[in-house]
Amino acid sequence: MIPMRDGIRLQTAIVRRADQSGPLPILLERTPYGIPAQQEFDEAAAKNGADWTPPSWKELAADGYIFVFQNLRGRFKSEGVFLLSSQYDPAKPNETNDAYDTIDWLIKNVPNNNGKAGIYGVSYVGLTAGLTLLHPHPALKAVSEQASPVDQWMNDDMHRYGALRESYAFEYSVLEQADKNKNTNFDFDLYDTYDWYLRLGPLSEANAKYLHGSIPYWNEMMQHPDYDEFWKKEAWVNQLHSSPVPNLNVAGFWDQEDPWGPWQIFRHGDERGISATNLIVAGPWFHGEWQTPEGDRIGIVPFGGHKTALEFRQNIEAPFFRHYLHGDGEAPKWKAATFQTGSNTWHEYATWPPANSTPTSLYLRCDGKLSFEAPSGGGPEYRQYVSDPSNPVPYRARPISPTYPRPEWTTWEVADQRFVENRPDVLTWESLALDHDIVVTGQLAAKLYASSSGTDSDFVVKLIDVYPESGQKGAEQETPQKPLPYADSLNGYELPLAMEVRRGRYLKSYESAQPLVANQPVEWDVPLRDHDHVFLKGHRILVQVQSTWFPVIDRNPQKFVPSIYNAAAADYVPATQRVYCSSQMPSQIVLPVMKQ
Ligand code: PG9
Repeated sequence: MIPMRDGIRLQTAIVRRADQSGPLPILLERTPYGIPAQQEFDEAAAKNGADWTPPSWKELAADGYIFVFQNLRGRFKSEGVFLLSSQYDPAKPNETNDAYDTIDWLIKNVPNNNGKAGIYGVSYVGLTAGLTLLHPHPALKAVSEQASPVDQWMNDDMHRYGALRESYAFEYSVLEQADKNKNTNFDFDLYDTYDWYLRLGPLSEANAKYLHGSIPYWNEMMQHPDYDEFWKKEAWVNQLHSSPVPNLNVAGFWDQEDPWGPWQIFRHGDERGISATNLIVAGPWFHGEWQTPEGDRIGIVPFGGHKTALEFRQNIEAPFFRHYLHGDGEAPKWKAATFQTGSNTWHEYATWPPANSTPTSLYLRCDGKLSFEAPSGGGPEYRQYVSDPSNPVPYRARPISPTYPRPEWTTWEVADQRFVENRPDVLTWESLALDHDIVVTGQLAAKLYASSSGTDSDFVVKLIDVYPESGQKGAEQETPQKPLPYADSLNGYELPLAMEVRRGRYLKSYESAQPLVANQPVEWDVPLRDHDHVFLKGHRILVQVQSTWFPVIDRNPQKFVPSIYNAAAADYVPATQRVYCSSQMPSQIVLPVMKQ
């Protein structure tokens, strides 16, 4: 129980080699999910002799560290109130100070440490690592934030540009705040959570019917629909001005929770002239996949024989901490390292995006084709569909299992998008089969010109890589003894590369929601994040546009109301959506194409 400056004590486990001979650095992980219990160590020791090394530690353990786990304040046996907050006010309890006090105590009290500490971890654990950069302890010599959220209104777990991630926000708040002593999975009484959320109706019903105001984080979200002071204070990355500590940011291209935060930390770090090492590694991973044993695939998409997670830990993570905490080996010589999909190769870049990455427009033409040629005029001006909030487009194939516990949730972002293609409320655009590889490295975006007959509305854009119709093997490789099952083949597979939503009420201002003018086309900028991918020769590029994405995104009533969180059932109305494809209003995807 390590004391903090306000007297609160935090439950901490210190794991060290029984045969440690010389001084070793300390490597810290701070978690809300529960540190391993003594019993777990005892059982493992009984089974494996004295060895207790989880798979994701093996590469680090080989170099030797004093591993430290800590429960955040208010979780499990740690005293105090759980913050579920990224705010940094030096005068109030916060995770930055708690990490500082913990490192201070460890350096002074743990025998045989070498005076150097590092901190790392994925997601919430990555967040607590990243937050140390706001006021690092002098002994902190290396940080690796991995999939840390940075701004829960703008992106990451809880929202996408102000559109609520309904199922995630609801289930996560319950997970962490229903019971101090455990992680609580919400008990759904319908098998398909799509049905459950639809039956729930307006968001105000969540408290009225189920939570009864008992979950503080859910209440805060419901009280702060817009980008107000509450969310701006939560957006800790804006307070990141300088830090002398080397930081290795890690991001997954298919991270279903925090795909955006690491890139923001990386960008802000550089824009604000943080002089210390500020690096990014990105790979083809779901949330935290780089800490799984192998990472040789995502869903049924194989990575060409690479064990990307193992390779990351062996060739990047372990050498990073080895250099900065043990003083052995060289500092990384690159700025960004990626595992590029399509080509299935590792790449190192001196700058991000690389100098020869050129924004290139791919136009959504009115005949449903995608083309690098801009529309020249004449013909129809738009394509349209009716979006009905009473029959929203599911975000993955039904039945939709709960977010927690999480097996199916982890890979939904690589699910074959053929499951929505026949819906009348999903528009598609497709290219011809490519006659050469197209390498996209850098930031992607969509620029739509679109209107709604409603006074509020959403547009969701999906950029998809379509595999050829035959000869495409999935991750379970076919052998003469074992033919490839039909569903495990990648023949005709529609692999989403990037997907995002924008909400009409926040097109002009994030701070104050404003209605759309019905039927008036306006520009919708839809950022599609950073990627490194090759659309291979013979593949086709596909774009889908829709206006609901349920229940991962809450339904927009499509009629402007001051707060969607107070909308009534009658406010949810169908609307006619138009996507323009004329020479004056050429909707397009902007690809960062690598020029050879
Ligand atoms: N994505 C989770 C989370 C992180 C930080 C805040 C809220 C949620 C997680 O996996 O830890």
